[in-house]
Amino acid sequence: MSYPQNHHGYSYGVPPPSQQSYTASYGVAPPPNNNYGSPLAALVPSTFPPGTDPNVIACFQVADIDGSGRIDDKELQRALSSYNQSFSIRTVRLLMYLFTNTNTRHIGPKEFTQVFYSLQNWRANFEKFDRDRSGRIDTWELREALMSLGFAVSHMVLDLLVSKYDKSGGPNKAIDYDNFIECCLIVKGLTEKFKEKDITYSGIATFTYESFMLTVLPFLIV
Ligand SMILES: [Ca+2]
Repeated sequence: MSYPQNHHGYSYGVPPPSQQSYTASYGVAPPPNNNYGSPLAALVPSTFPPGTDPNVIACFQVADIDGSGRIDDKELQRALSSYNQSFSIRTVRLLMYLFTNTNTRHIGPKEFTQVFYSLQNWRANFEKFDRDRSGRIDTWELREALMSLGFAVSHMVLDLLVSKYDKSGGPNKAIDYDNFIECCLIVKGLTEKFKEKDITYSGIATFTYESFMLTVLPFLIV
């Protein structure tokens, strides 16, 4: 990991002299090459993939309360929350960010279909790895779940995740369903972003300060 050197006297918030001319000539910072997508892409409504299950289309129509043809964050939250299962707006927005690569907080039929099937998978995973049927995922269960997804995170990282997501505050720390999804999405998303910079899979990556911030912030502020 390399960190910006501060010996030129500039602070982290100010571009180093080598970038200032670039920033000045274009008026904005250069676009990050991390798939934010075209800003216009978000305006083009997607369509259902051919052969979409009519049940998914019916769910979309029920979820689209204002009939706009798109699902916003509140509509998706309501659609995902059932009588015994609530979804935090944060988890919903993180899902939307990861499925659209934008912060528009809307998804179209195509992304809705992807979210629909991916949540079926998450639900199956949650039930599979909740070994003691407690309805919550503890550190060891999370370790197995992440391993099955191909992510071998250390015990310290597992502990940190479970401690941060535990809502009970009791001695038996564990994660509820919506936070389990959020937790897996963050581990998956950040690992993939890291791997983009770690092309030799050495476990070491070099980020500029700017790209580090642009990589991590969408996961922190959604
Ligand atoms: Ca459990």
